Amino acid sequence: MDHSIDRRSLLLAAATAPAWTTPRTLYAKPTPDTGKSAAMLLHKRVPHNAEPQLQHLVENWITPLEHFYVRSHAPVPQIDLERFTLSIEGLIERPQQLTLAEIRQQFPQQEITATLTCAGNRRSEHSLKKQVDGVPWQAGAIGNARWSGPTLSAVLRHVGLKSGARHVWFEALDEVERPGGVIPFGASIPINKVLDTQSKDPPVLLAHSMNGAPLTPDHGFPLRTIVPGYIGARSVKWLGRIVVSDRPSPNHYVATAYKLVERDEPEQWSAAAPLGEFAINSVICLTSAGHPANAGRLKVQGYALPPGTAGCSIARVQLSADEGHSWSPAQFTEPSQPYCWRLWKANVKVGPQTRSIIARATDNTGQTQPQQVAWNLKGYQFNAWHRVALENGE
Ligand SMILES: Nc1nc2c(c(=O)[nH]1)N[C@H]1C(S)=C(S)[C@@H](COP(=O)(O)O)O[C@H]1N2
Ligand SMILES: [Mo]
Repeated sequence: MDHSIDRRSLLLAAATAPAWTTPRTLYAKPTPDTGKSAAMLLHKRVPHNAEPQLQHLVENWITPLEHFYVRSHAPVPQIDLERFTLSIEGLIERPQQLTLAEIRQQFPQQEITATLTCAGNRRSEHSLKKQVDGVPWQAGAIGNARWSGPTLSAVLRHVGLKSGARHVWFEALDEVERPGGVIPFGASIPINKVLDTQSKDPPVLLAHSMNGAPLTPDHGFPLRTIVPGYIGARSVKWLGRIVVSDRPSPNHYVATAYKLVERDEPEQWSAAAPLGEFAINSVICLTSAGHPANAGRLKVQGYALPPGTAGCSIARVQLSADEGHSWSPAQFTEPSQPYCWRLWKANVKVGPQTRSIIARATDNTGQTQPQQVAWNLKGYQFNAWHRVALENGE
């Protein structure tokens, strides 16, 4: 695949997408082929929801497009670049509409690496406690990519913030069908997350490229936000509008969804805070179980995600072959980077009694994955110790 970002590939991307007349016209044809591996576990074709097989996640620290999960609440909106603009409104001095060319040319472009993960990752394990609705994600709703575009802080400086600006809303060009009618997907983040980034940390980005190529339709072409450290739902694809406000967005995906509640009651929804930072996690993606040559020793590989809090990093990953009584350390394959996962490998001693292997990660502040997590209605943020059962052939 050609990974260079040039005018030709942008035009090509635009030309292969059927043109549409107004920014809100959708098509409901099957999802076009966007370079996904045939081996993806397809939860739904339209809207497209798919995750890779876990063994592919540990092949590369940067997840290639073909193994990158897709989570969409609505069909992909077909966007005509000739008509596309990003509208910026609210508590700003100079409201404006920027074309993609202006977004690419008027601001310094930055490339960051950040891990994107769905708040519903590992929901299927949550459902083992008690069934929850939602896409039954296994542990593949996560990927690490390079993203490029201007920083949101540069764009906000350009439009001039007014006093009272506290939150930044993102509104998409997709159309999600909900019981009360059709709504755009939306998100909102505190403005401090945009303005207070430490220089060594990746900033919030308006990304037009992923892994060095223009975003594909599935991942938000032509423009999306990337909010490092936050649940994937805050990284809004097909971004059409930014509103600067004194309060969080009233959009359903901020005001109601993406909260931890136990019961479907209005008081619970309104009392809970919208989820922001993702939680510490680790997952076993591959074991050498079943290879007779490895009897006595099991090779294990996986990923670990630091909490999305500034300054946090994964300090260690440990494996247990005796239900959590004793633990041995894993080795990392890459140094730690802010808001990015770490891949790890371990060689675990096993015997005839070994029934399962368990992984758990600990961060630099001593925070570790819980053995159990409290059940919540939507099955978000599942981060209990990860266990894989061994079919014991020894
Ligand atoms: N416009 C829009 N943005 C969206 C979504 C969506 O449905 N519509 N899904 C969100 C969710 S829940 C996640 S986890 C990420 C997934 O991004 P990806 O499909 O590029 O992996 O996109 C987020 N941005
Ligand atoms: Mo998500």
